Amino acid sequence: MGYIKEKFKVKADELNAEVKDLVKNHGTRKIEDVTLAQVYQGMRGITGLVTETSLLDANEGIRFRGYSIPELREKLPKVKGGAEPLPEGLFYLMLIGELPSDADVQYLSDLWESRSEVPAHVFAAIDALPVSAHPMTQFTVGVMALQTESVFAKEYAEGMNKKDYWSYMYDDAIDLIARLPRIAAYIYRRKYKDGKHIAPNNQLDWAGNFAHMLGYDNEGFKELMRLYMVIHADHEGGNVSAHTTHLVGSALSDAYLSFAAGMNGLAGPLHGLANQEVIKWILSMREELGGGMPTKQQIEDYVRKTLSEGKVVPGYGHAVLRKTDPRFTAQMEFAKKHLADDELVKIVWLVYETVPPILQDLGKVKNPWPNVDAHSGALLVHYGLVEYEFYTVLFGVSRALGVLASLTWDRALGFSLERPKSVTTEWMKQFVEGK
Ligand code: FCX
Repeated sequence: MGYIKEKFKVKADELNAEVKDLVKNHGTRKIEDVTLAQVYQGMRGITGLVTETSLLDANEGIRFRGYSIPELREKLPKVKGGAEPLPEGLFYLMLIGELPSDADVQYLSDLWESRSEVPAHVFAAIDALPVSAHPMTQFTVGVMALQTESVFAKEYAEGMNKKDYWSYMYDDAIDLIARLPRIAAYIYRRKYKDGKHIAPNNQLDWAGNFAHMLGYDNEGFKELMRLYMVIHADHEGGNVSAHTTHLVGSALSDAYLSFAAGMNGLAGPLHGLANQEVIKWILSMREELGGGMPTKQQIEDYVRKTLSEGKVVPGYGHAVLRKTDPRFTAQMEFAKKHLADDELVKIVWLVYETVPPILQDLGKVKNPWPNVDAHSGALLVHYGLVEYEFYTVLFGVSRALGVLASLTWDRALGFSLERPKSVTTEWMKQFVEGK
């Protein structure tokens, strides 16, 4: 079975007993009241989901199994001579709930490498799309084509016992994570590099190999990919990509179906597509100003113009966070260490000084601070990955780690079909009138 899978089973049995006990003894406890406004406004602030892998604090930002991003950068295993955490380690932490050893991380690297073969029909499905199709469209088509490989779907069709759901979901999660870098790199090389594909290097770690297959063998870029894959992996359960994956999975859809659904949510401009929108916004500001480094005043004018056109400032604001996103800070630290002289990076930092007070003055923006997407594009451009339409695919490959670890937990804990109640506005009016 593999020792990580066995370890997961032990942890899952323990937690299952605790959850059963909680529901049996405290099932009628009220967590909070729900207001009418919350129901209309995106269910913001309603505690309605359980996600084991990470927890978001409005001021402190994300913690993965209790560990903050700075702690993970320090404590998770790294490649020899490297300084950034390996995503394999984060996946282990989210799945098992404990920090991994170097050997655990090596085991996962080897496991993913051994499962990374992508069948030819997946590439053929992607090739059936015009090259002009958005990379996220090509990505979800690739994931959907890969669904033929789902062991969960196959076992379910043959009459699987409920008790085994978690086991086949685990296998699908491992297989899918192992194969995603190959699919994503294929799309990148197909769309931007005349279809000149690069064979995987099985000596490299998961993120290092992804960088290699994209065509960036520079050690700095590999380090960036390791950090990028860690910080984008999970953001508790209510965000659109995580919630969608969880919701679709609750219908016992397999990992491929559920993840593809989540990725269609990530492709929205208020969620993962914001990373391409940020760099587009910065580049068009620079172009409009005739190139070079803008002044703070020029940035301020451009921000006001964006707002006056009824648009949002991409990369700023958050549904839950109320401070600068630690994922932004981690990227800023990476940039200070490796590329402090980069002009685009300096613009990102000047935008950071300029935007928050303007958004604050609007009086309605709950969080004027930058989120993860405000910084990532400038780092990628520095290393030559300038094709910003591809950025959300990078986010998606990383997000697989969190949402698929969670999906495995969902099946291990026997979570129910998700089916909240909805009402009509007529119902609301009658409710308000006390009828
Ligand atoms: N620029 C301009 N206006 C903004 C804004 C921004 N960056 N952020 C919020 N606002 C506006 C909202 O549009 C809303 O206006 P309205 O009342 O006229 O409709 C008002 O402020 C209140 O919104 P708020 O409650 O603060 O924010 P929400 O929880 O509704 O939305 C997002 C959160 C992230 C969607 C919002 O801040 C936004 O659109 N930001 C820009 C896009 C972005 O960066 N998205 C990435 C988010 C994240 F990191 C990710 O998921 O990847």
